[in-house]
Amino acid sequence: MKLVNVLCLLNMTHIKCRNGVYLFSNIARLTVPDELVSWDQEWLDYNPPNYTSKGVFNKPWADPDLTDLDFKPKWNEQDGPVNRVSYTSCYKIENGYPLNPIGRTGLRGRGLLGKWGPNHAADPIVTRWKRDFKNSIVVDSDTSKPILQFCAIQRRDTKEWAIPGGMVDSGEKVSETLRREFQEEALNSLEATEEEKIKLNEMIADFFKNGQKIYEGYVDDPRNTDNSWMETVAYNFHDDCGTSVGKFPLQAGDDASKVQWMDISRNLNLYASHLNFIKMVCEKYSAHW
Ligand code: RP5
Repeated sequence: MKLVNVLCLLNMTHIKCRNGVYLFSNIARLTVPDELVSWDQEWLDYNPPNYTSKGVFNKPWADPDLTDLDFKPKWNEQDGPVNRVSYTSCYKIENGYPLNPIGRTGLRGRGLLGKWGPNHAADPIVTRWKRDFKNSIVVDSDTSKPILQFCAIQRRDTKEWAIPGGMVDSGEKVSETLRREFQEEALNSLEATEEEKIKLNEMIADFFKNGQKIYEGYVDDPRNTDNSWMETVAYNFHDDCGTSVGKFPLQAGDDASKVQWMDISRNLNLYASHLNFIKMVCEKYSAHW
């Protein structure tokens, strides 16, 4: 296990995938108090509801049901084109079902997720400095630190602001997912003219050569269950001069209903664990937080 993940897990519990009604359903999660999240804490009559959304069945991107005798997943391994390896650790299998590495969520099944076990995503954190009309970097009056902005999208499903990340397709390289998701969600490349697309592709390909890994591991995503969960690798792509991607007029597309350059501060309210990832970028640049 890599150091970055050990440190994250030591402090980590999940909050956003615990308690309340599961997203886009009327299924209430069993309430799991903080002290009983860990599987190491005995809870003899733990019996949460079992829920997998109908929208997941028979989808090409989803696993079959675990009751399907022909389905023999290779847990904790690269399973053909499907990556079933967790960034966090070797996850346990109980009665044939993979167990969420952080602990109980109060719901069994897959919920809205396609894969049993880890569902791998990639998050491109594209940043630039906030600049005034003279092109000078803007400094926060309280912390005297320069203000970073990141490319934020508003998700169509929960309406929360987020990093424009997405699922890593089977067999796809993470570097490809990072670039593809940014283009689809933030640059609305699908609706650009052919000429615009060629120019955009060249610039983006160049810009996306220089990313720095910020995080890899578990995501406290509201879709997580006891048997399916999100993991991600987040990379920062920074346009220091604001002359590359930083000068793009951002347009929404694909899964995003809105997109904008958003000032970063601790007061943002973002989807899943995205604020934690953004904080790591601020620390890297000693930016205002
Ligand atoms: C989050 O879900 C990840 O951090 C990533 O941003 C996102 C991927 O899911 P979709 O946006 O494809 O639904 O857990």
